[in-house]
Formats: sequence, C-alpha cells, structure tokens
Amino acid sequence: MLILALDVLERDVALDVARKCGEYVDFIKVNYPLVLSAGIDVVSELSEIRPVIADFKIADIPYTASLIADIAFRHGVRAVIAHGFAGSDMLRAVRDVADRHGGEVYAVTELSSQGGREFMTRHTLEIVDVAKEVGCDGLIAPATRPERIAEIKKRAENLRVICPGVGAQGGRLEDVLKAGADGIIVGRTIYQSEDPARTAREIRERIDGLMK
Ligand code: NUP
Repeated sequence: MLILALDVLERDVALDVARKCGEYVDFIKVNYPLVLSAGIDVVSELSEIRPVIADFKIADIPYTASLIADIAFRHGVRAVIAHGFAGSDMLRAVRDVADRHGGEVYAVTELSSQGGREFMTRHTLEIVDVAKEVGCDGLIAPATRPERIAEIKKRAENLRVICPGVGAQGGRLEDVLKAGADGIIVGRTIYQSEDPARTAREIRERIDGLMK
C-alpha cells in the first residue's frame, strides 16, 4: 500500500499532484498544512481523485474529537488518524463517529521523529493494545525505526500498520516492508521531486516487487 502525504499548501498544487500521482497511490493523506491554508473543501475535491486519510492526529476530549472526526467524514474522507496516547475514551468516540459514516480509524503509536522516543515509545505497546480493544482498523508506526514496526505488527497482526518516514526522514522502503509494514506513507520524496508522477510510479513498482 502506498499513501501519498500531500503536505503542499495550495489547493491547485494539491489537486495537480494528486491527479498526476493518483493511479500509483492507494490513498491520499491530508494534514493540517493543506487544510489550514486551502480550506477543508479541498478534502472533498481530493476524495474524488483517491480515497483520503485525514491526518488530523486527533488528540482531545471525546466530545471535541467526535466533532473533528465528523467534519472530516462529512467531507468524504475514508479514514481519520487519531493519537493513541489520548486514551481509550477518545478512540472509542472517534470509532463511533467512523462507524456512523462507514469509515476507518488509524491510531498513532509513536511519532517517527526523535521526539517520538522521549515519551511515546514507553507506552507504544499499551497504545497498540488499546487500539485493538477499541477496534481501530490500523496503526501508524515509524518507518525511521523498523525494529519498532516489527514489535508493533507482532502485537497487532490483524491491524494494518502504515508507516511514515520513508525518504525525507531517512527510513528505507525495503527495511520497512521487511519489518512487516502493510504500507508506507511518502510525502516530500514524491511531491518535491522534479516529476512526482514518475517518482510515485517508481516507488509503487518497488513496493509491488517486494510484496509479491
Ligand atoms: O509519526 C508520524 N510521522 C509522520 O511523518 C506520523 C505522521 N502522521 N507523520 C506524517 O507523515 C507527517 O505529518 C507527514 O504528513 C507525513 C510524512 O511526510 P514526509 O516526511 O514523507 O514528507
């Protein structure tokens, strides 16, 4: 599975890159930079090109979290990403909203950045257990630390584990898939390349070759 992280700031650029790369990616992931600068309606437009994952890293009280998730689903997203550390009550609230819309929920385990090790790593496996209990569809795990992906996948074999951090953050596609990831999230390596469609196609071919 290849997920395009579309962290560009302009609507037209986002739609252009999405159209060019659409046939090579399974999902388009949107995050705050795009939505805060282009407005939420870009999410609906992107959803017509490819299914969208809203990476709003929801981390709030259950009520507010539900409102955020509901807005995302009403704009046509297939899935939302929520922070596991916010706890089971919030994940359950987001799960309920997703169920009402026939959508999916992914929980962040530990961030792929260095900072992800400061606090989150200590609780990663507990977060995985909570995500399983609540019935999340998948987990976000760090492509920068393949050994952690392996531990996370072992703990949650039935959940899809998708991994940001390949390329710009230093993670290697081969290591990530070997560790058991079900998919990778790639942003800058694709949308900042000279030819995003060609780069997306090359990554897709590498994934297909390795996952055969
Ligand atoms: O742990 C995480 N690391 C991470 O990079 C969780 C994330 N959701 N992300 C997001 O993945 C990040 O916010 C960005 O949207 C994308 C990675 O983009 P890039 O480093 O490939 O450009």
